[in-house]
Amino acid sequence: MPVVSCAWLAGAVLLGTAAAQAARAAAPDWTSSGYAGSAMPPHGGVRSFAGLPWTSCLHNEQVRFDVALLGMPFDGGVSYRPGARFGPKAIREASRRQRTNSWSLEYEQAPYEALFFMDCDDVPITPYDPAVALAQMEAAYVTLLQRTPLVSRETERGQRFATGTALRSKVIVLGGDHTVVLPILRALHKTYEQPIAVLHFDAHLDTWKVYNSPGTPTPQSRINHGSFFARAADEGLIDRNASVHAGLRCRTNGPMDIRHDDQVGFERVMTSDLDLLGREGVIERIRSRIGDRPVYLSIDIDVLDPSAAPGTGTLETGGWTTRELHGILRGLRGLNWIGADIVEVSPPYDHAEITAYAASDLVFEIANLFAVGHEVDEPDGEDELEHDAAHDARRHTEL
Ligand SMILES: [Mn+2]
Repeated sequence: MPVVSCAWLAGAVLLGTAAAQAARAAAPDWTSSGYAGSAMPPHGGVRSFAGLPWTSCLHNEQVRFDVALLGMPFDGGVSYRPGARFGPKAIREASRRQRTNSWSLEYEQAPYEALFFMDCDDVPITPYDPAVALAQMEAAYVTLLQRTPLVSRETERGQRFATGTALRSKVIVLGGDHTVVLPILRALHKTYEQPIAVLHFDAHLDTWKVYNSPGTPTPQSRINHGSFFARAADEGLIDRNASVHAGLRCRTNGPMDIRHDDQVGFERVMTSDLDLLGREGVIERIRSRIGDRPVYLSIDIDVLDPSAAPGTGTLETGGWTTRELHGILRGLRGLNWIGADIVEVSPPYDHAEITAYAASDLVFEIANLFAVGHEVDEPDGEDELEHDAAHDARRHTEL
């Protein structure tokens, strides 16, 4: 290494010291520079999801939050078009026009202000061994579930994080192909110590039984993005009396697939049920099945019509629009959510960020569902300034 580089390295190490801090304090005020005067535009800067505070939570056990965003860049379980390993990167990129104080007209709240959201980076997943990758994702998810949230149990928002005597953080996963839900369910089952009710938006069943299929000679080869729910059911992870598929319109191998899906324990809401029952009818079927149980929300982006989400692995035409899915989700406010994911975004097949944009807006919907029922934010006058200052102070303290 050249001498000059060694000197630079020594200087870089010193930057973390008190001497370096003093040097920075003595530097000219940057606001008098020629580049001052503008906030960073949404298309500029290094950005986390929605510009939220971010850190590698997995590497620092001291980091706390109410809701973590966690990328799972894994697509080792796909059957057709690959690329979902790039999903977390694209969804973050498409979230640039969201702000930490973005306020929802529908929910009348600023979800990222109502709760403390943290972008926890991605799980560093091996691309070479799916068995190891699944174990890595489970371990990472368990680690985040064990962080005590910042909300107070004494508040309405805190009560929504309480399970028995424990307060549990929530995680929103950015996939990744749908296989990532198997390690997530393993982690939730381990933590909550009960089978988990699942609300599953998808064009496909994802409960396919592949035990005797050609090309699947090993137990690991039978776990893919179309079979992971079958494996999860075999492991007792899914609440068979409270889980729902919504948005189905796939082809199957025959009636045996439906019989097996019944055994796994899902109720089926078809894409066409939106036409037959209407939005309220679909919402009522979902709510009556799930009740007030703790429920996990999994959204495969292919539940949307390919015109609304072309960048995904296994397209099915004739799906719901983004607006229709938003409308159904908004009818589900108040359910006992314990976590969520948005999966199967495959940027190499996307155009003009349509799919990634849909996914990032769905994360905003999920954030609102998690935050709903809390105080209505009133962003005006001094209250807003005081609120922002307090919020910023809390962030810096926690980081
Ligand atoms: Mn799926």
